[in-house]
Amino acid sequence: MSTIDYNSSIPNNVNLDSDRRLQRALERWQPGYLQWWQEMGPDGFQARDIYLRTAISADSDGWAHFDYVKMPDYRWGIFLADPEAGRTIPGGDHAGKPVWQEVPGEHRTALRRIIVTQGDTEPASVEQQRQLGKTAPSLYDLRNLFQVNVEEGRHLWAMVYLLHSYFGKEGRDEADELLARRSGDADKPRILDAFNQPCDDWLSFFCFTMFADRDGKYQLAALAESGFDPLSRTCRFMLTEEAHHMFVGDTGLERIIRRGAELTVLDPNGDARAQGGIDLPTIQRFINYWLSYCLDLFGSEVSTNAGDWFGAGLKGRFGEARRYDEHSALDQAKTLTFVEGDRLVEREVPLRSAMNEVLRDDYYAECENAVRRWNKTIAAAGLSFELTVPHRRFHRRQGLYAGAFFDPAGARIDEATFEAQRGEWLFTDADKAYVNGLMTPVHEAGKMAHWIAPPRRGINGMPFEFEYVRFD
Ligand code: BYC
Ligand code: FE
Ligand code: FE
Repeated sequence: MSTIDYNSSIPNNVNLDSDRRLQRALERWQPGYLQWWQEMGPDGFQARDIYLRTAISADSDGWAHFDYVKMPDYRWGIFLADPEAGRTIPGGDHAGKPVWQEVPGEHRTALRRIIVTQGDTEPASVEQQRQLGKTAPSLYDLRNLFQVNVEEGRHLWAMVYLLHSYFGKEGRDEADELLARRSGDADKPRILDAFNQPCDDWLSFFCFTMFADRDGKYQLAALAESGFDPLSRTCRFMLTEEAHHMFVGDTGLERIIRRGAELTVLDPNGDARAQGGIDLPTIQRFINYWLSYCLDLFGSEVSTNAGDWFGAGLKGRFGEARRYDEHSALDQAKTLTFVEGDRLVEREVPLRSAMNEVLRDDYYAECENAVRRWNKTIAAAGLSFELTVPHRRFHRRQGLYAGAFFDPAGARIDEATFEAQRGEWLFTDADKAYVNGLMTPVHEAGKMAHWIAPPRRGINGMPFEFEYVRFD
């Protein structure tokens, strides 16, 4: 087991003490990070005691310690999963050869770009969620928001560690840029579109942690299959934290759906809004919006980058080492649907160039499973309404389907038809205003806002009524 060095100003299990140059570089970056946290992290609540978990080891069991912490005192540190003895490159042209402990010169630019893109999403999400503390539906939810926020901050540290350790001056400059870009900023936006969208109500927050953090899971899993071992080990540990983020999203949506269904049944006209809840069609429109943005996060269906990165062993498929027998992905094809004029045409492309789509397949299947579960909740409430996963062609900004118009079932339509029905498929200003109107904070332990069901259990074995955030 690796123990965490808590004497160091930066907790770590990478022997930072033995590398003075790296330690100094990170210590120079740290004040800028803390300043960013104050400016762009959660607005308010910084002096509150929050019941947070902190990583204290990289062990598969017992890596987390729970206690009251003020967010600025959270011990953001650098934790890598333990090395696997004799690990070999899982996929691509070098599959089976020993993994690299240093960056291979020919892959330096590509790896830096991948790490920067990953790193950029972490602070972006904190920026997007900055105002949400003010409208939390309960102390339990408020605490979960902040848990996600501090851990996304730690994920930024994880990527900055790699940039500082392995990419010299360029890496240090990139680490500074990660603190300079801002979500939604016209001049210095974050890199990927989903991370520039406002996320200022709790229905959006749960959609975000359900669908965007789940992209995080799949991208981190693909990077955990990297031949560059420090990246793989970093991402493997991040994945253990990521599970909670997705739990927050999945259960948060389930609770809104459950409550929305209950209130629909309760109302004589089947109108959840009349009962102060969120109606299921509105929830569907939020799902359609966020999921379509998150499908974009996988990049284009046909990508030479993705093919090159797979071939080079920089990124693998989901579960490359464990789920596949054949690791070259050569002489194989994938059938994709192309837009040609007014028609949709199926064509085969070499498997390597479809690697983004291969990863999106696994992600999409997991989203379908979740919606199936939520539909059981709706059925149990006695309603026949069913939520659906929008087709992956619907409302896309990146890739083969960007610029064309599709309905949520994936059928090709023209722009006028799309615009005429937009308000049925994507949330409207009126939906947004309604949802925002429900967002009033509940800061009393054991109380829950009316529009969302309480969680089935609390955090770390604590009851729901526990004082997850202290307000005295
Ligand atoms: N928005 O061939 P293409 C997480 C750009 S989430 C804007 O389609 P490629 C988290 C692309 O950069 C996980 N631009 O894509 C979640 C390129 O630009 P340039 C984050 C986009 O290169 C919640 C051009 O379009 N991790 O951890 O095959 C909270 C054409 O590129 C978008 C990663 O993303 C977009 N959606 O792959 C906190 C992993 N999509 O070069 C955290 C690292 C594409 O022409 N990133 N573009 O200027 C990657 O592996 C790849 O960059 C991508 C794109 C898979 C994202
Ligand atoms: Fe993250
Ligand atoms: Fe996350």
